[in-house]
Amino acid sequence: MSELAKQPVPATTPGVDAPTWPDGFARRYRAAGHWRGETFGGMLRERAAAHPDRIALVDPAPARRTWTYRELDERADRLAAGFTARGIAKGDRVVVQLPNIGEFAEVVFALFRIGALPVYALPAHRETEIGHFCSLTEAVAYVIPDRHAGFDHRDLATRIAARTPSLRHVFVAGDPGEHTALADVPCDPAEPLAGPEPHELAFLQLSGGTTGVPKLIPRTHDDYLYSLRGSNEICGVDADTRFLVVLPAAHNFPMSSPGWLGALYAGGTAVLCPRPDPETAFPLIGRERITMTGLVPPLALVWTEAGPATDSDLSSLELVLVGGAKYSAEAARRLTPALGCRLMQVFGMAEGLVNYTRLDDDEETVHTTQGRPISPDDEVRIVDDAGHDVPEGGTGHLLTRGPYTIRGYWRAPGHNATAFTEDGFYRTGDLVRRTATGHLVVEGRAKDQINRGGEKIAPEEVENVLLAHPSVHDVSVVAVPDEYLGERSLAYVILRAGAEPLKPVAVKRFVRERGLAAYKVPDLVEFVTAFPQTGIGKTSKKGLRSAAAPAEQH
Ligand code: AMP
Ligand code: DBH
Repeated sequence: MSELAKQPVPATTPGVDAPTWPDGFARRYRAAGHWRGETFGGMLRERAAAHPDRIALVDPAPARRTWTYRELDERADRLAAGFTARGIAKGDRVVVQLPNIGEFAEVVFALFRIGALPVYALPAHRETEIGHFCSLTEAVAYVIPDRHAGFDHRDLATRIAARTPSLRHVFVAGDPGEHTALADVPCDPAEPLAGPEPHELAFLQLSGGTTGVPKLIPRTHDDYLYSLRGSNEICGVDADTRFLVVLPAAHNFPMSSPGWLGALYAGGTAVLCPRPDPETAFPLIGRERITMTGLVPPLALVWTEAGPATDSDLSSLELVLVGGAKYSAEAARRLTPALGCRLMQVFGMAEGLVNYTRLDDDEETVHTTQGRPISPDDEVRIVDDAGHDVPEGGTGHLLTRGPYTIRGYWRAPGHNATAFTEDGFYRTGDLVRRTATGHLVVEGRAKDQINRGGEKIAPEEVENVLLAHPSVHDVSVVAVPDEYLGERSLAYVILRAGAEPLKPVAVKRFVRERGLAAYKVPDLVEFVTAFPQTGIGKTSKKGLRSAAAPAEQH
């Protein structure tokens, strides 16, 4: 181990999209049985052979549709053949922006079969984010719904296609307008596809990020499938599990902790929930006999409030996972009595490391900690500002390395140089302490990020947009405490000398019109004449945050 730890990590070399695990580590993870040489395409094929008629997927709205394992497998093959016929090949990137509908699983398994990489956009993303994903990845195709949540994705796709030379196809689930209907793509498979190798990339996941543009996270078949297997074991996912996908299916948490992919891995059933509110989800839990789901803390609060009064039958629900942002012990204590099921806290990141409380942990541990890592080979270090290990039990920066934690972002060598240590640990930006039982407690955050109820905002991205406003001289976006969301965003704006006065609403509109996802639009806007400064004259975000705190009290 100590010898391995000393091995240098290869820097990103030209032509290589991201650093990967050094050979010694890869060998060790294989020898330990973590990486088993499976692929997603192969996994689905095996499940379909083992239990063809079991239900894999349910899309309940508007008319209930189901997919058996055999049907999902066949759909993936036919769609893969259709994509191939349209020139989509192994290694190509395809931006997938679909809500919680059955086509999501069909599309990504078709791409897995080809070895093309889905790039998971969230339904909330707009022109700025999608444009960035498409150009950075040189995407050849973009998959969208026709309309979702009142927004016409086809118009957005037209604008994106016009500015992205690599983009050859827009596929639409539903009415295609000027684009191609996804329903017209499937065809009979011609010849078997070579497909990807288990150590190759399966997809690009999104990071909440701290920089001006979101980073892409390259995950391999081997590493992600290990995180699913580990998660399933911890959460007790098996063929009887009926998992409700409440959060956006593209997000790492509902996808893999243990998520809809975990449910499929175990031969269980994933049920797609069109909206997260109790009015939608509770009747679905009753009708579909849901056993497990995952929620962010604000949603867990809403469900906890609504649980006792509901007419719906929640008796099938066994386990609710809560994570994505800090869940208070007070709120955690109330969940089980309100919903009649067990609670598990989960602290994870799309970059890799996922921690869970365990089913045999005592109540206090489940209520007051964010769990411990999936794998015995997850290495966790807690260090001070100088990078030295803090004394056991002390709070410090969480660094991690392991069999399902990336060694670098995709095509981001500059950022990788600071986001990872020289020996390959990912700097999570989270401040944690470890209890005597090895559980982690999230105490805060050192990275410049806002966690808006589990939705991550990189202030720099919003600041860059606002700096383009002709009346804005400078801007600083910070988190302010919020009882419900945990945090909200506040934009402090310094106007240009002599500029027309602006209203907060105009500032918000500007961000929206610039094509950022709605959750990134500042919740609050305040005009100031100067920012507090740090010792060396940089804007002090700490100073701004503490200036904001008292204002919240009235
Ligand atoms: P991302 O890198 O966008 O996948 O977001 C992962 C980040 O979400 C972590 O680094 C934490 O900052 C935050 N996070 C996730 N789960 C929890 C949790 N249970 N408690 C506190 N913060 C969390
Ligand atoms: O916030 C996250 O990114 C997250 C939370 C819980 C995550 O990626 C996960 C579990 O896998």
